Amino acid sequence: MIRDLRVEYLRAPGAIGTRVPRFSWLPDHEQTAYRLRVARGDDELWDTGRVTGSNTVLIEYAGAPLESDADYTWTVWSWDAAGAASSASHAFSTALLEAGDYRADWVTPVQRPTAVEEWTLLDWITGNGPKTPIDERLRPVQLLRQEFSLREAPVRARLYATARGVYTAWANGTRAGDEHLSPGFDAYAHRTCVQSFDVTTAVTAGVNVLGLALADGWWAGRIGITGSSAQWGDATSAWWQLHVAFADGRTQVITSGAGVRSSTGPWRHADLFVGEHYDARAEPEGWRLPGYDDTEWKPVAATDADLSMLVPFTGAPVRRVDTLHAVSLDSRKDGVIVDFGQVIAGRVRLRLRDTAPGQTVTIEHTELLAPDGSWFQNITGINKEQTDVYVAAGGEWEEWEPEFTFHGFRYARITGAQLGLDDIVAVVLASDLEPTGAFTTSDARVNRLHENAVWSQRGNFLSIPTDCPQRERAGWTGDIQVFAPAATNNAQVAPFLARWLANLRADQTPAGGIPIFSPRSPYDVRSAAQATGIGAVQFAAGWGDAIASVPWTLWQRYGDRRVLEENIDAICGWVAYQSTDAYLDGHHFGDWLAPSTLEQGPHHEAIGVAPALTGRLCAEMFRVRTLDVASRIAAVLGRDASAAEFAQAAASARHAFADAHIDPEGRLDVSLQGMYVLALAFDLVPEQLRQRTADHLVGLVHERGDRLDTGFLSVPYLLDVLWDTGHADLARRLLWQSEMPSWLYQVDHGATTIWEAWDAVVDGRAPRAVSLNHYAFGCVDDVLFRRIAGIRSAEPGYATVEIAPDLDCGLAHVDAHVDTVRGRVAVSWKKGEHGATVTVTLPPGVRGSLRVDGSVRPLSAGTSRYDVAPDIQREKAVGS
Ligand code: RAM
Repeated sequence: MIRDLRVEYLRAPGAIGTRVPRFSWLPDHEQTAYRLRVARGDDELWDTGRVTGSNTVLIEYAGAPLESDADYTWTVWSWDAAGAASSASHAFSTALLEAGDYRADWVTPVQRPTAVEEWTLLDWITGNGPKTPIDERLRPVQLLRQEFSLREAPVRARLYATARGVYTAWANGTRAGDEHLSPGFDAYAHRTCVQSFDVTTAVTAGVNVLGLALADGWWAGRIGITGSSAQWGDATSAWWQLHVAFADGRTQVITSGAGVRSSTGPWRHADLFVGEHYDARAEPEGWRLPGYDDTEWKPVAATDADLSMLVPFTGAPVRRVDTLHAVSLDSRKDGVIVDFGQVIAGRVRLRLRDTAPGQTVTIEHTELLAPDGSWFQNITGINKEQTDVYVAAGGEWEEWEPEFTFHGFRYARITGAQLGLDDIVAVVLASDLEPTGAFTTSDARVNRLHENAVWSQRGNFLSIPTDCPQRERAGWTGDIQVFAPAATNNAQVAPFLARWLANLRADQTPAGGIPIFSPRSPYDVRSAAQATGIGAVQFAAGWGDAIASVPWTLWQRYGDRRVLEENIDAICGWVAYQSTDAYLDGHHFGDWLAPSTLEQGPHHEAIGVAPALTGRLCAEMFRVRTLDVASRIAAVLGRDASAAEFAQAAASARHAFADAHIDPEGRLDVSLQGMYVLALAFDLVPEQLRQRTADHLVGLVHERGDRLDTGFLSVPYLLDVLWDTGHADLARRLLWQSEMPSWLYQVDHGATTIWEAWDAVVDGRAPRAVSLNHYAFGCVDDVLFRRIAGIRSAEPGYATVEIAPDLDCGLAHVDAHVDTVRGRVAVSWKKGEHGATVTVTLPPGVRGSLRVDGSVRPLSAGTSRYDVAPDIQREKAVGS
């Protein structure tokens, strides 16, 4: 049997955006040979013939050129050792692959320009927000309408569409696809993704209508730390081509352009930050259907502005991935407070009974309440209202969910309606990535820690990888730089991160600078150039390095060579930038939010301490690290000269670092845990000093009462460094520590996601406006998989594995798996009176080794069980 056929990682690939798709499958047997065949109808385009080998992952197409906007099938045969073959087939289609395929005009509705608000970091800190009311600053969502005629019903209809803004499209009233917030967030000036929707069953013979609602979204709405608006432009526009094919082979393309008409409708405004205001009374009845009289609507401006930034969307779109029922409802004077039991990114859907026309229902959102259960907002700042308003049309019942916004919340406060628990659900929005991991143990708190990382991943993998889904919602490079390894265990993230990397490359400066977040708007670039202090940081150590470390992670975890090819030039550019004075002497965030650096003075001043103290060191250390990674990437790609050049540069930078910053006793010149961790993790300490340096680190940890003092950049390596330098016990103590700062402190204090700061909640209160949904410190989730369950990819894409569970970690049992590109790798271990048992399951074709009990044993595909004798066990208690 062959299962799980995938094109470009996806089971349901839709319209792919490449001429060279990669095919993967999972055989139930040990494969000895395969054959692949790709066809378009009866035309065969590629037949590999029988190829000897076990590879089943990401096999590149090498047949006759694929055409745009076409449907294909592929068949795979796989032979087992006995010579028996099985086969399976699967379909995919192509998007518009050629620049010349994009022909339609952009259409721009007549609209009031949105208020251009350019706030600075200082405005944000001092709360110097906008004074004019929301409805004067925000503007209505535009409705667009295009009628067209078809002589007969088509056999195939594909709608390609995108927007400067966010949009939803309908064909004759039927929603195109099930995705939300399309086209998603991109570095729009350089690349704007085009969606593809199969609308075959929605269009028909005679008059048809294409309807589109167009909101400000990331293009013109409020985003970023300051909540400034119109960062790419102050007018929204849309673009589409509907490609139809008839039974006799004729085709027709309906394009956006003159002839499209627009009007405002029920959405008074819709903004990602501020929220949505929907007046159901203003919905023009039947506007999405033929026969609606749009003579009062205005013609749009059609421009053939540059189309060169249009590219097919790749990967999985944003969808409603879950719904959560309200777990409690508390009626108070100021409204009903609803608890969904979980911090999420998404929005609230309401069912309203017996509404009066004009009845106004308001929904506010927050991640935390005050200790007495009263309303409190943990995120404040310019345009961070997160408030939705529904004005009822009036009737027996109405159901409403916002369309063009999302919020970060656990609680909602609702006014203006009588509601029961069953009338309220929270809709979870995220990029619809397939879950791939599981991790459960005998300790409920550890399980919750893992779940918190998964929820923060879900809440922040929304179109792009963000820092947090409620405050700036920016594609911070440092955050994903540290979290990417953990992300690969929990979900199939390869196309999602590859698409974001394309944006990051587009945002790279000619001098090689990789920005601190991407997409980066023209406004961001301008404002950083004018700012001072932290606001002036543009290219930071440990942030820009994402351009190398994220592809490297994808290579290690998925065996994805293409992502290395796509990024190698950008990596070389960044490496070159890292040897300039602008980089080395520039502003950096350093080991951001390291606890002891935040202990003095007001917070907005304290956050400058880590940058000042550790910025330079981090700059030098990450330079070496990225030279190492670049060298390894170049070697994988067969660029031997570059590999040698980078290795050479790394070696001399390493020596220079040791000479300048490490004394003969193995001490660093900045006495912070994080600096020791990075120096050891990046192999910057001369071999003869390594153990002493590690001992100093241990001393620093003891000084803090066996608690961590690591910031964003060093925390991913802290436990590994301790484990690898003979301090496993201390690593475990930190992992299970429950005094703040620690991971289990968060769990013990009610966290349902990973917090931005270790002390985000103290005594039930948020001492500062920090995010409760920030995955960066959740990078420890990868340690749980690698060190506690012991699942490690030994060769790229888990081609071979090393299973090294920590039976001494103090837990009674652990069950974990990762659905790798080669199938499920599962580990389950359990301690008992008579020793321990370890059960490992490897998919066909995968082998490896098991390290337990001080010995290494070979592992083969299938399920193997090992009994470990009791005498090697040392009991350790978990927790405080
Ligand atoms: C914060 C972000 C992010 C971090 C930067 C430096 O505002 O939330 O997590 O990368 O600052």
